[in-house]
Amino acid sequence: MSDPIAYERDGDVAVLTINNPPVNALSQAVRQGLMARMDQAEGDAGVKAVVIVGEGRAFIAGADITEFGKPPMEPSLPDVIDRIEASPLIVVAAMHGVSLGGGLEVALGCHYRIAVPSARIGLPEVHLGLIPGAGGTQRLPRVAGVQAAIDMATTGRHVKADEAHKMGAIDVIEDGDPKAIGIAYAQQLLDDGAARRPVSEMPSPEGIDWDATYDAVLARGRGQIAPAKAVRAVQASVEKPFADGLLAERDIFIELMNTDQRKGMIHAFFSERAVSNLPELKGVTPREIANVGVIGGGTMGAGIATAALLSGLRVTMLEMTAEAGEAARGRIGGNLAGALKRGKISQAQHDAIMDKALQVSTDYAALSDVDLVIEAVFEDMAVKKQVFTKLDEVCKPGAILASNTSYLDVNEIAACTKRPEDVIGLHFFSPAHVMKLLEVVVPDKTAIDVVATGFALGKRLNKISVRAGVCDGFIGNRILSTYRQAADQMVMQGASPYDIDAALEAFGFAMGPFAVADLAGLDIGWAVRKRKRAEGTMPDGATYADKMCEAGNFGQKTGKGYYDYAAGAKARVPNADVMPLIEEDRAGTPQRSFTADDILRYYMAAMVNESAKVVGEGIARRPLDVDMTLLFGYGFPRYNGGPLKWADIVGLDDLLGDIKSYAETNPDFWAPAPLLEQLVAEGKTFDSLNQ
Ligand code: T1G
Repeated sequence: MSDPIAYERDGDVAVLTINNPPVNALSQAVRQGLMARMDQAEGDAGVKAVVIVGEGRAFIAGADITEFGKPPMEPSLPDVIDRIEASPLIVVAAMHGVSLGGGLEVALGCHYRIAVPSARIGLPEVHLGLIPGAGGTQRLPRVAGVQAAIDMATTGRHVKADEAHKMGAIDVIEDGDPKAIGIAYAQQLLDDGAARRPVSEMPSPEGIDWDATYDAVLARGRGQIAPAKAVRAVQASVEKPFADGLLAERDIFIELMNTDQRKGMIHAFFSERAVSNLPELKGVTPREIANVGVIGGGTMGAGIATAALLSGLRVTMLEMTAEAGEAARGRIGGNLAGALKRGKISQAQHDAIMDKALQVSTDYAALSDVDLVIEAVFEDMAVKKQVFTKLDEVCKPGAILASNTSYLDVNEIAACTKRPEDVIGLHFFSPAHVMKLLEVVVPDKTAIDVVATGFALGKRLNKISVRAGVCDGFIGNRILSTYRQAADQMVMQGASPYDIDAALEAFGFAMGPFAVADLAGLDIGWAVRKRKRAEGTMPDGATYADKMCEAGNFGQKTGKGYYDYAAGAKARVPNADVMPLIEEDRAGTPQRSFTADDILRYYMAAMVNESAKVVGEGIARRPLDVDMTLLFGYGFPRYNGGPLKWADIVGLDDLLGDIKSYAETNPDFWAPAPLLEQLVAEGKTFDSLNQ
């Protein structure tokens, strides 16, 4: 492998160019190269300054994450940065694209920093379950103050160049070629007789109320620990001499490196990038999509139309009546007004979308020239078939016909057209212009370029697209219905819905299953139960949940459900009418007590077992597909990596043991997934199937 650090001279200035595509990660070779090139520059007669610059799209995107969890390799990044800072030569960082984590730490190890206006800096280590480990929490406070350092190290947000300049992290903003502006700046500093300016020798910044800040950041983390730990590291930059502060930071960094949260978050980092990379799509050209039709302007249809419009596509919204059409335009307008308010689009963009890019019609013929139609009508097979039969008649050859159904059989829908190869499921999550997840549901006869187009659309809409096979509920809703049943089982066996919610919220979910049910509306489940009873696929006899609905307790929308929202959603309290109804239903069912850990293991065992069946049957290609589905569509806490990563971390043996013990009283529901039994028998993990 060629040396990742190029060396050249420009007068008195030596230029070190980092070239480690795609993002100049600080791999061992890059670290070794920086050490060697600094030696070369200091040994190169006449050199008075050094410029460090990145080749390609970024300065440096940080430490090489692929090295984490493996034995550390010399030189360490702190050693490289200390070496750069200690150089007798003036060292300038010339920054463009991103300077993240170790990349910003390298820049802070330089004596001066210049950046192009589009540059961004950040300390995103908390998104990997870590904190900066090479001086970021010690040097940044010295140049930018404690508040800015706390903000950047605990949020991991990317900071634009002008804000970074204002806070003192960047000295000069200059447009142009990064290397050229770096050399000119270094020469200017030499001409001005500027001194070396090691950040480590700058005075410690002012302190703050550390405990209050720590507690606030911890609460905000909802169980994630790294952000709060970053506060303690920045505290050391104020309370300790620099060298001791570095050691304190390193201790916290190594402590976090050995946590399950770090494993979960790095799994999420790489899985998020791998989930849409399907081998069968390599070299497959997606079809051109410029003009999209959406049928059904309800909440889902309007959200899908909004997402498409925000990505620059033209949209024709089809509704059955002019009134419904106007209502749809109103919903889309509301969504766009929100995007305008959040600064995602300008007023001009907003107006152009509403005046030109969006058309509303009640005539199917308006869809005759679209490249793709996404149907979002009522979840009823007969209605879906009617719509697709009509689309088959009016849409041009090569147009893709997609259904946003969340559980119906897409093969059956495709079969009612003469072009099943052009039919696909595109399952968005509400609100569709906000939620990141997109299930690309692939029926048996769908052409590979239609699948490729589904993923290309997902990328264009900035979604996390997951390939799903056809079954009831695809990946996400199928697994959801199983762990929801497990929650209901625990209620019948003696656990209170409130204890269950508390246990899952402590695990990191924003809301437990019963609070989520209240948010979604209990009347939805009630309607499903009534339909199933009418179809004879569900035993008669009202359950406590039916009685709650008969009493008008539909959840947040009626002010009462499992919880009473009289004092507001954030101040919800258990609805006193619920437990008596539950106790009535429990009559005759053996009761047991549930600790929070019992609840978590029961709930997660159901989630993992069903997830293993979904992978085992090929509905999901890899375990990471399930993990990303639950992370981006069902609120699974990112720092636990996803249900199957979590299962690997807690141990498949014990989980299978739990499942077998639960199966003693309920063998049908708790039949162990064959894939789980196989992995345990072979001593393997789910992660072994992600490779
Ligand atoms: N290490 C290794 N690979 C990386 C990487 C990194 N730091 N960053 C990106 N990649 C890979 C990525 O997996 C993908 O690979 C390809 O580059 C393109 O990335 C001591 C401990 C830079 C904003 O957390 O946020 O420094 O899928 O698809 O959308 O204190 O990548 O093509 O095979 O995401 O344009 C801190 C992580 C590390 C930044 C570009 N740094 N990266 O986004 O492209 S910890 C980070 C990003 C650290 C020190 C600590 C983004 C990006 P593949 P991409 P993108």
